[in-house]
Amino acid sequence: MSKQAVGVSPTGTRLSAVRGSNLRAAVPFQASERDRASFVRAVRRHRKVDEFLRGARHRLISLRPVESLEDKDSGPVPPKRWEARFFDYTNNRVVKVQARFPAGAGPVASVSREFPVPTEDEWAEALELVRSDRRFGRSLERGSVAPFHPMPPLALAQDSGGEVERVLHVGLRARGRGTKAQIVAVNLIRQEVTSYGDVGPVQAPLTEGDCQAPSEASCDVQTSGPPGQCWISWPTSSPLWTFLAIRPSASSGQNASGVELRYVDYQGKRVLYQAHIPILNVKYDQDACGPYRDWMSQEMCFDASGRDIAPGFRWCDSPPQTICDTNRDGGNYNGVAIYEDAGELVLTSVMAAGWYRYIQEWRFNPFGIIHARLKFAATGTYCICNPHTHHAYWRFDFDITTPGYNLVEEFNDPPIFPGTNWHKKVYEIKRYRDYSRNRKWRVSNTVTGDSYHLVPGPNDGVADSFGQGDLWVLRYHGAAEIDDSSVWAGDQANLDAFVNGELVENQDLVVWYGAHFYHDITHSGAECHEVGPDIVPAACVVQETAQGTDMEAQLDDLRAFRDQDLRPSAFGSRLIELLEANDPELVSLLRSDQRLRSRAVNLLRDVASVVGTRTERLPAVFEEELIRRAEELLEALHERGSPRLREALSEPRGALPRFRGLSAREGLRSQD
Ligand SMILES: [Cu+2]
Repeated sequence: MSKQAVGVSPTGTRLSAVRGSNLRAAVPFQASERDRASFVRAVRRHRKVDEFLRGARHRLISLRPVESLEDKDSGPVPPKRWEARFFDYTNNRVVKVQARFPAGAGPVASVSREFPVPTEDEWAEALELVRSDRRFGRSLERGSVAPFHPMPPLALAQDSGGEVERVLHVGLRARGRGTKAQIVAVNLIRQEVTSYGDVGPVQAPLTEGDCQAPSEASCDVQTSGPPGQCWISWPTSSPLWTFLAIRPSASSGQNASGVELRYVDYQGKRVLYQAHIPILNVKYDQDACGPYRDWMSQEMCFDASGRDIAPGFRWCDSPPQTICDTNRDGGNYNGVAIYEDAGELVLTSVMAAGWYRYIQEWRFNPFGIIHARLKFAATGTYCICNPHTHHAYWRFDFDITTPGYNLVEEFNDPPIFPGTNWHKKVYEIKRYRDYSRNRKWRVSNTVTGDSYHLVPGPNDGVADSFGQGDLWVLRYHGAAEIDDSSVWAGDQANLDAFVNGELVENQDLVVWYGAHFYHDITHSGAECHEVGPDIVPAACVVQETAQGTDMEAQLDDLRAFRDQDLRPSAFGSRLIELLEANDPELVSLLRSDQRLRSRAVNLLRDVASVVGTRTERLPAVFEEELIRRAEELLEALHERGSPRLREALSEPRGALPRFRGLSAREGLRSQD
């Protein structure tokens, strides 16, 4: 275990223990509310910016640091320049200004034709216009209808001259079930309110009824809250994990990217430089509604009690309750909740995009495993009653130990090419999951040998034509390829544009992982389902256990046993899968218990010698004696394991006794 770097951020910031928690934390480069305000004032007043905005009705729509991701080795440095974006309603355009922070000096202003997702301020203004409209105002005032955020949040309207204008959508939902909702279009440029009538917008045609919890009007959704970044290190004594977490409202990417992680180190060694969800979309069957490109910046409230350790980060003594737990939309907190659950450190946040709710989790396991998760919910609407597919695309910028010398390999069982389960990816490529081949991937550092498996989740699906793909291996290109906004063409993900033949063997690379969840609420109900992969250190428990013993010489026999005897059977391949998914914990259990380790070594040695001396292809390996010892070992590991390991081991634990008295051939076959 490396002693360096733990507890100290790459910038040298010392992380200090947070009282009442199991964390060390530090807040990097605080940009105060005052600095932010004075930056905006200074750039707005500057001659070069005033040329664009003078006399124009305009509003600040975003304010964020200009990131340069190019220099990975320097560690995080406070961004020198920030960018403010204004929407100019008079001239129907976005004015972008980049300048030095916080003085606002040296501004560079430019005009851009883009159609940003409405901010909460814009939505509030739109709602005001609806309230003062004689067609809708009265019923809003009476409370016979309630406003909601519909999808899509925005439409593009073309006037007679071909000019395209943003039109904001405000949903109006009549109280009482079975009544049609309504979507009203608000043009902030012309200050006009129009109705789509009883058909609704093309992308969300009106139908009757709801199938979700009503939305909580009282929640103050955070869109661009205070810049929330926090260094976190866990646990307090002998930290295992250290990383920088960024709250959704401050996350990177055109449409933000949820709870973002940077500089993720396990035991002082880099695993990921950056991990987040920059692309998220929804496709309805037969385009009943949508398709929609979503965003991950709006922090929806949920219930989380505990103490705040930084703006946007709360340490909780008990797991927070989200819409997935309570079927209720809302709560007392917006931001990232941090807590311990089943021995793991968990970061959770809830995001709103129109009527969708996204519940994101990062779970850090003490043995080096990261579980990336996303759950889906919705609120107070009609479209989501129709079957639809959620597509989420994680961007994993793996830097295993170093940025360079990384390699991705793919595993298939049964193999695509006979005789080899693993093959490496030399050039940029897109791949699909294949559950029938137990397909997974491995990312390694070819110099140090450190490696991690990327293991698909059981509900992650396989991409259809809209979903595009399940995995992309790309060369790292910094901020230019942080999402597909530079090559964007509609609601669909457009990662294929980045696959252009670049070498990825022994390079600095990025892996995108797509998950596709088919959501049919009329069948599955409102229950939340989760998708997402696991990132598992690829330490082989058998190899680690053998290290330094005479058994090292017999590893080839054990590999032959695994691949020729175990793997071909359903039971055997399931056993291998369960052990591999828990290798890091098994390794640590055997390391910490000498007696357990020698029992494992002895058992493996005896299995190896039977394999090594056998004359038939399948000897009677599973004889009574070996089965008994295997059972005992499983039992002991089960007893000492974490809840997750215990669950994983209970399956083979139940199946093993059935092999008693059977030869291996019969035993393995009897399971198929
Ligand atoms: Cu859904």
